[in-house]
Amino acid sequence: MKKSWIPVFLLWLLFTVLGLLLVMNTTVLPAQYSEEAEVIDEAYELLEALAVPVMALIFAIMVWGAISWRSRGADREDGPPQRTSKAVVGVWLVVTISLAVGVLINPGFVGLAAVRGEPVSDYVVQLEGSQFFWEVTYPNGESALDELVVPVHKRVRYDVHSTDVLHSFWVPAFRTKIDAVPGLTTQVYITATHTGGMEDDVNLRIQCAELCGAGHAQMAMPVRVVEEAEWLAYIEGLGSDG
Ligand SMILES: [Cu+2]
Repeated sequence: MKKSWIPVFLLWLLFTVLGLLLVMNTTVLPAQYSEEAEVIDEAYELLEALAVPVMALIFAIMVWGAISWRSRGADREDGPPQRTSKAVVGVWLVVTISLAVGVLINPGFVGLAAVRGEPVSDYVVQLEGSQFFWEVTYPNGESALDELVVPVHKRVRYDVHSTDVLHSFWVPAFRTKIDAVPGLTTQVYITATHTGGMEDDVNLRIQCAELCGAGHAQMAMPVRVVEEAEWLAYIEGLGSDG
């Protein structure tokens, strides 16, 4: 019985190596367009790598169990009760508690602090969610309903409101998300790192991320990241249109 842990250990090692090679050589994440996205993606990749040995252990026990402890036909009764191994339980508890506390600290607290950063911004933009559209109001007081235009390399604070029900301001390319709550102002800071628009990457859009009614899925708005001078000209131009 004791020796049956050797093949399990070897399978675990094999699956861990294969799993780590797989996750290190594939990416499921879309392109990054903000500083915050870099922190979020690092956290994602760390959690993904930490999950590999855990999943590999479960697979190793399943595979070896199916091979080694299968019914050989003669005896279909339940086997004798297994004694608990104090060593295995002890190691399991120490390892899983360490993992849980470790990820709570980093990327938990450390990553959250990095994403939030200092409460300072170059510009403040108001964003108001309503069933089923977003209204942007820029620092000069001009508003727009068709797109959100943001200056690249500038730290922008978004003051988010809702006029009716819960919505959520989510830009997949920025990896940031904050609820829009009636009666409250929620804030999120985003520093865009690359210029581009929805024609470059479909994730450069606001997408409501809180089920808010029949039009929820259509509650999206293109995001365009431009140079600061172009952005200033754009928000001035909004005034002359009206
Ligand atoms: Cu919604």
